[in-house]
Amino acid sequence: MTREFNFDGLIGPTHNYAGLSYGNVASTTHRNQPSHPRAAAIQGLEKMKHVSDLGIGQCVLPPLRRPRLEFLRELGFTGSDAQVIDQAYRSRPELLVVCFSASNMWTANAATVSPSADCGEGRLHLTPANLSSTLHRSIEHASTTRNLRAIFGSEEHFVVHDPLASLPALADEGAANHTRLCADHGGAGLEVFVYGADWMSHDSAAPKKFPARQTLLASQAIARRHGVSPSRVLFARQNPDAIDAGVFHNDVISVGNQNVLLCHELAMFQQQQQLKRLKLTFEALFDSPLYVIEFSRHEISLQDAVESYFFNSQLVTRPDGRMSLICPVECQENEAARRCTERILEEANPIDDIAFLDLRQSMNNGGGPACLRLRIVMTEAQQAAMKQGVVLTEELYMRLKAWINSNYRERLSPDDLRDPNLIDESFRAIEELAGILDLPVNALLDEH
Ligand code: SUG
Repeated sequence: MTREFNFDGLIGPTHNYAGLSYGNVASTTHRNQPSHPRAAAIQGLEKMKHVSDLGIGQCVLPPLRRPRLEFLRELGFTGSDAQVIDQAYRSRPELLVVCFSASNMWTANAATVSPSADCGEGRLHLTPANLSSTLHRSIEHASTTRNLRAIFGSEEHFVVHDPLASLPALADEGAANHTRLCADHGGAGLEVFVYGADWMSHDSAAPKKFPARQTLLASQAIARRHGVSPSRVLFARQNPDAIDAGVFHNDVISVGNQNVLLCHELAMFQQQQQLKRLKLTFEALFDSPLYVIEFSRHEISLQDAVESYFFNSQLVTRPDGRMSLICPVECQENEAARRCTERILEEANPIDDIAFLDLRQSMNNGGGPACLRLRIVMTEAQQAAMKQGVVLTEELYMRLKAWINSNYRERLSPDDLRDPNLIDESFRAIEELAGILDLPVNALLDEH
């Protein structure tokens, strides 16, 4: 049976708050606060377990090796690893934190995925995101591509493209700006790409305060290279006011799954026209209605949406065909967001189960439940062709828990990033993880 799998990024041993993402309010608010890598990784793992217990396919993506000292060496810092760290700290501390960032945990930004049913020649297509909008995330794509190729190595079933060139005109943030709607996971879908910048024309709808991270040019290129029929693709623009309120990715303001789209009224530019187009296209393709659950600014302001991350909840279909919504615990604490969850349960729609999970460590960097997962719909043959060690079983869950508890620090303060012992600890953890996930150690350690 064709199934959707959620590939969650394991939160890495150097998880810290460096305030690196301008336009991401949580990231800048928590700058320089101590982090708790062990608790962070356990919170992420418990979310995976929750999804898996719902009967939904759950897999694990390994964290990228950090620190990435090659980055500092490329910028001219020399000597032993400890010397490189020391020099960087003394002259440009903001570069040191870049190479320690565990931002690759947010795998919604790892790649854009088109299941084979959508792609002309019958293989599943993935394009790793270049993440060129932020310095600390622009160093992810080469290693992400390598890991994806290690997992989806069968060229008969999968195509892992090269990322788009790292240029402002082609800035790409992956599945965080891509929603696939469909009648059922096995059939062809409707791929909705949401972009924040239209690089090729005079841009009157650009945000004024914060940067837009996805360009139309990048979204179009991905749809084209994946071979998705133009009749099954829609491009919509993000509302610039939302970006300026801290909605740096579209998945912070809307979430879709199969025939349901949950969104804020200010998610898209000229939203009512866009929704009309979306509903008509969906109905024409699938001969059934699209449930749009739209929330007004009076029900939940943009500020409450960004604070609670209500729209970054994970919306998943259980084996019984009904849907579950997995919200961050902040949605229980924020009154507006809590009322939105109540409205969902009161109305007639496919969602009948809502859970609130504690993901505070990730949330403090602007990463909620949906940021932590990349959805990949696979046929039975594709499920058999991918590396099996990444599938979350009860046994893998137990092993990962033990691995986290024995390898991760309880607490990291900004000064701890100068401790050379942290390098060895993190590398050793990744090496051990390669064995647990049965992935090539040189790929995970990023060695040639
Ligand atoms: O790219 N935060 C990430 C959060 C990504 C959330 N992903 C989705 N919405 N899909 C980002 O802004 C913060 C890192 C720091 O400040 O240390 C960071 O990279």
